[in-house]
Amino acid sequence: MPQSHTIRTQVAIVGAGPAGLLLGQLLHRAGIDAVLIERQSADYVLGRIRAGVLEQVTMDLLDEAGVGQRMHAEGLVHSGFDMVCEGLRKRVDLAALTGGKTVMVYGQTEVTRDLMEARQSAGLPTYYEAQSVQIQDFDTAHPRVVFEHGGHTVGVECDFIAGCDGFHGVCRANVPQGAMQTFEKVYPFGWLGILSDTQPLHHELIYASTVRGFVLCSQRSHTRSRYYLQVPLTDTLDQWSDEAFWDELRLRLGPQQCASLVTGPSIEKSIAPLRSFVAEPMRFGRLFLAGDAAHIVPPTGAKGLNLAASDVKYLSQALRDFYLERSNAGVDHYSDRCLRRVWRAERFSWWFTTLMHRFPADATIDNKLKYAELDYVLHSEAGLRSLAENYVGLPLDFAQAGA
Ligand code: FAS
Ligand code: PHB
Repeated sequence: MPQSHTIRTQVAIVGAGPAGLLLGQLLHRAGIDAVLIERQSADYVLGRIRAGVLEQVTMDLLDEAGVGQRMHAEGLVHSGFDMVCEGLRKRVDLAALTGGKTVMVYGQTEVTRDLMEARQSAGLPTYYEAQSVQIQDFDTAHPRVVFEHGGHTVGVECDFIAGCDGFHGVCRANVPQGAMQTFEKVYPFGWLGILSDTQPLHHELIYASTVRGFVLCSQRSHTRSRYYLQVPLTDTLDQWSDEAFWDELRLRLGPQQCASLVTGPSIEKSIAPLRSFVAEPMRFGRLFLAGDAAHIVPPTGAKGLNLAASDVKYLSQALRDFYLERSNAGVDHYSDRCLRRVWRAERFSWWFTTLMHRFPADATIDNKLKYAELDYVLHSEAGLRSLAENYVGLPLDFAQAGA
């Protein structure tokens, strides 16, 4: 019979992805106690290759959390990106179109590493490889999280549970039927991603819509590239050797665009499905969902990680108001405040994905209409400005300003 012991804290955070780790860091800096519970090992979490582009809002949050140093030292500030569509190639000058705003190319893996190291340096309570995690009594003022760890049953008595456990986590799954409404769109294709220690094709990102499918040329540094190809949902990794990947990339972009392409062995290769998903509301009693636990965007608009960051900002502010100001306003308005920003990012990500990808059901006229829209957007000041202001990210306070 495993021994059991009980811990008392203010906030139990389930999930040590960027949302959970960033929340833990912001709460720590506000003097609010939190215990972090993660089902995988730290190395496993760090081994997941995901997002690559940070909005200014996210960069500011990492600075506020005291973990922005390496990002500023090693990250790449990008003031634009290229769009390619058949014979058309156009640079979207983000800085000129948004009054100087830029984005930071700095991998989610590095963000996670910086947050993990900060948490470990502060000696904050973190349970990796927690098994059979259960959340209990979150519809009361005394919620609990129970899990198995190192042969012990651990019970965490808390005031709040932060469900930062991603799309497949346990927190959203425990919300009673009928208490939540979900909205979902699954796209009829996936992204085959490859990471290679090769010089990026271009100094900025390239988003390409081609007759053979979407291509994204991204990067992690001047010597590490990240590429994505749209692939059918039925494709599996064993169908894609490195050589097949590079050949397809050349076929899609053409010899001119690939003249300076440097290929090399993949150090990571994966296929990710694409979906738009939102769960409403994002709060249930003392349970608050943040990040992928509450919403998923297709990665085309580079919003997933950035939305997780803005949720966490709102949640950390709400919990500070509760503990430090004795106010319930923040926790009561958390869900509405997040969802306004979430749906705007969902809309942009859906629009950008639909515009840039070839859908199996598309008729010829659909592709002609998409080309015409791209042709308009890339040659219209208004169209470019709309694309740019969504890509760099909406300000945190727009939801309050009634904009
Ligand atoms: P995460 O999923 O990152 O973290 C959740 C954590 O909870 C995980 O560590 C998980 O192990 C843990 N967990 C799950 N169940 C648990 C349980 N029962 N108990 C305890 N812990 C539990 N976004 C982009 O912007 N660009 C991209 O290119 C991009 N690519 C992606 C590729 C893939 C395959 C995926 C899945 C997502 C991608 N995303 C991308 C989105 C991604 O970056 C997320 O938005 C980001 O990881 C969100 O962070 P979290 O909300 O912390 O969720
Ligand atoms: C990435 O580098 O992983 C990346 C960059 C931009 C996107 C999506 C993914 O829109």
